[in-house]
Amino acid sequence: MGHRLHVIHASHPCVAAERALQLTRQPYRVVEYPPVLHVAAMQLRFGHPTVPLLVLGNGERVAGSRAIVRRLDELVPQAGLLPADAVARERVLAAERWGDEELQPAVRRLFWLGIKQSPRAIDGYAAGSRLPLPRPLRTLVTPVVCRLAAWRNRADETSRRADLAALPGWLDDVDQLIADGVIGGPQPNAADLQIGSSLRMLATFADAWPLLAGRPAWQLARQVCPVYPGEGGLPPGSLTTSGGPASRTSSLSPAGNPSSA
Ligand SMILES: N[C@@H](CCC(=O)N[C@@H](CS)C(=O)NCC(=O)O)C(=O)O
Repeated sequence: MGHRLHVIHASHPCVAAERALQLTRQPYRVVEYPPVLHVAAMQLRFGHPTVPLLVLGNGERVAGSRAIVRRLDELVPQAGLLPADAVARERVLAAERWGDEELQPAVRRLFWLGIKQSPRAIDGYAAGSRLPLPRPLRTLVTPVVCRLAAWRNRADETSRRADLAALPGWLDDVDQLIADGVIGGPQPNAADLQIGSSLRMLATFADAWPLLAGRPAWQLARQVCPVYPGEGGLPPGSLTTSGGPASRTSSLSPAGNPSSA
């Protein structure tokens, strides 16, 4: 029996986990939940509130993108999710941890704040969803979902300013990791998946795209996830307050659209 990956659609850690299943050539199917409602469903069903969560064919449960990638590496070490060499492995694990603990939550906070500002953008991110949620119902529930998600993720003006201020330095760090050969190799490793999935979602935010365009970090994101739901997703201005730090870079040049890059 194949594995079951429990997800919410367009979630970046869920994308990382799914890519790991694909790279290790594991049979799986996706079980999708509506965002925020999934917290109660997952808690009731598995005693764990977040996605991704993987139930292996033998019934074993693995919660969290890093744990899932680790388990898949144990099952299929030849896929190279983690290097065999101890030093290289430690460097990949450290980069993956940073991606999970810093970059991933920042992108999530920015996403929910952006949707709060531009609720119609949720339609782009819902493209490809398997949930039978009619658009009028989605439009109705999105403001409530946003508020709850922002609250759960402690996303507010303070976090927005801090996340936007941190982004340029983080992208420099990612480019350095690529230059050092820790990530960005021909075969995606655990840190590529963790960092690349977050950057790929970030690239769907028009306000963030000018920071990413043309960088090695963008090549990495595109290599890890060639396509991502929500292309052209958060329109300019969704992440910025008027006169805010990123408002000067909020325009998307026509040549700079991720889908055409
Ligand atoms: N760092 C964890 C976090 C996963 C996480 O927070 N997932 C979000 C969806 S992107 C979630 O399920 N949040 C539910 C909540 O609000 O607690 C991972 O990579 O698995």
